Amino acid sequence: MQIEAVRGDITTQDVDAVVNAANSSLLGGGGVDGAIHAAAGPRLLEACREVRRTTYPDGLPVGDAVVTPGFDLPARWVVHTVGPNWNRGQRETADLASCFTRSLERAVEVGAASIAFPAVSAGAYGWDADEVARIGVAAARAWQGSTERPDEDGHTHPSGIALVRFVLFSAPLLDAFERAL
Ligand code: AR6
Repeated sequence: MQIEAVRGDITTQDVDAVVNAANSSLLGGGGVDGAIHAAAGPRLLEACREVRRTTYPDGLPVGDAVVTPGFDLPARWVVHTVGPNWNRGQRETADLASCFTRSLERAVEVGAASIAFPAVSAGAYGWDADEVARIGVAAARAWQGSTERPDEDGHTHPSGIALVRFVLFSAPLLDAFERAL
């Protein structure tokens, strides 16, 4: 499995799944969430409303992830995750690591082979860029270490993820991820 960091806009990435740094409501917001909803079109918000109606009526918990189609995006899937909000005292590194790990799990469930992550929690949610980079890269590497995953019946099968790409919006963020890599 390849792990890389590039500077760019996640909405234009030619990967199977892009990860959205959403909030628990799943009903949109600013930052990368706003950009993904704008690029995917209004059907994405409808799909998110459906997820709220059916699966997460109280909202998606911090550290968890859920998949919708990508609609007008080049990516076939959007994996929505909710990072911890440092500014509100959510400072558990395990919660942020869980965003990356759960997103990889969800992507595998729908058969994605490539996935792009933004710097979850490094914007409005106020986490330090180097901390996000360290946690994101460690989670991807730990996942790489378990590409043979047992299912409920004890059979093992490959994870299917061949590429993890961190897509960073700014030069300082890219620097942070390059240091972590
Ligand atoms: N492509 C890649 N990265 C981007 C893009 C883009 N198009 N746009 C912004 N970023 P944030 P959070 C970067 O605030 O901290 C939303 O309102 C951005 O520079 O998007 O997890 C949600 O609805 C930053 O480095 O996510 C939540 O309420 C990184 O993406 C809240 O913000 C993450 O910044 C989530 O906050």
